[in-house]
Amino acid sequence: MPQLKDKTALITGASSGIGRACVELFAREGARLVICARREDRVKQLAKELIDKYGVDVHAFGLDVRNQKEVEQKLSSLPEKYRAIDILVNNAGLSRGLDKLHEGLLSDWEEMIDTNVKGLLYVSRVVISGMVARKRGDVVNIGSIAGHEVYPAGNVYCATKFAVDAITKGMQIDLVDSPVRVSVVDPGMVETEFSIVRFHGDTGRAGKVYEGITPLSGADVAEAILFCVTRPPHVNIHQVRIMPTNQAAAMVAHRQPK
Ligand code: NDP
Ligand code: 8X3
Repeated sequence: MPQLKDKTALITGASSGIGRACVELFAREGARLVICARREDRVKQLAKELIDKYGVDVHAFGLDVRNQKEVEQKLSSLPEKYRAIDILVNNAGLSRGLDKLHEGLLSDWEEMIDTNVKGLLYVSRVVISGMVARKRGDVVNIGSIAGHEVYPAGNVYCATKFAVDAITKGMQIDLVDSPVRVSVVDPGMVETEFSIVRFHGDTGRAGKVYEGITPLSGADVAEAILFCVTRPPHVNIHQVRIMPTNQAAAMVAHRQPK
């Protein structure tokens, strides 16, 4: 029996990595899907593939979560069938640069703060108010181990993920009198487009991040997200930290020599 039959799930940042893997797993579990990212062509193509493979309903569209007006307009005018969102996965996010604070690029900082913090807030504001009114819903924020420990040159990215942790705790407190549940999933190293984006397209430098170690895959993280949203109604998984076996902390990894 599919675990998400009759559930509607909105997943942001669905064009790649963890978001895409989560969409695929949720489709396999029978969810009705609302998927978005800035690269509209990618999410539309993914929608086609999932409709063919699983026969699920998928609504795909381009969305930049940094644009508050666009977020509000697109999420409050979804086609009728997709309006009652049961599951929100706040996954859209990125790191840009790995520089000492006094050498960092202001444009990198703006992009991380606007996406990882403000974008998550804009989406949550629209979706959670509907969940409260309907008296049901699950929110899963994608945090990071970077939201619990600061590593060299991680400064602003870490700050955005500390903010995701604080926002999650705030949501849990504010929703304590409602059936709406909130979780945060905090992964260690996951091999996605994350490092390519962090290093502004330098694939050689990005590849080195995962050298000599088996990182998590997007699918591994998707399993943890599914676990959070499939508990009995009286159970709220507050936080999941998920690591590659050979990574113990942000800067502690055991790598096999080449
Ligand atoms: P990817 O780069 O593979 O995916 C990031 C996704 O976010 C893409 O779909 C991208 O789509 C979307 N996105 C970025 N900016 C925006 C925006 N302004 N509006 C809408 N969508 C946006 O990386 P991951 O899958 O690894 O990252 C997903 C989440 O996981 C992030 O929040 C990241 O911080 C977190 N994370 C990642 C870890 C890792 O090691 N990879 C570890 C811990 C947490 P598009 O470019 O098409 O808009
Ligand atoms: C991504 C993992 O360690 O690069 O959030 O910050 S890390």
